[in-house]
Amino acid sequence: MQIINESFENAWSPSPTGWYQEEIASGSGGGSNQYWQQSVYDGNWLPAGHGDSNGAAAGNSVAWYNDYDAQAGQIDRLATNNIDLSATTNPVVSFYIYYENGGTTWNEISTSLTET
Ligand SMILES: [Ca+2]
Ligand SMILES: [Ca+2]
Repeated sequence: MQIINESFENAWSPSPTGWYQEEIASGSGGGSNQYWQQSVYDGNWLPAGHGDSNGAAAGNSVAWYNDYDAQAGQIDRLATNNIDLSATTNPVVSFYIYYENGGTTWNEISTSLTET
């Protein structure tokens, strides 16, 4: 039973419908304050990033975070609204990820579930 399937194809304002953004930690130093954005592929990625040259895993759009221009220390969350899992057993979250390996520092991308 699939409860949610998000491909990030519809317009964001400033998040996909049913999602919201949270700034968990602000950054400091060079760069700028980043947040999650929709990036669309039509042969090139817009906003211009260094996404997969094969395009999106599904459709034409993805959720994108510009860590290249981010100030150090930022933590930004793209979260769904509450999802009722009471009728499920052993729910699983899975997603496609593309990360361009460049530079000398590393960023953590993770999923988390918060019970209410
Ligand atoms: Ca997509
Ligand atoms: Ca931020």
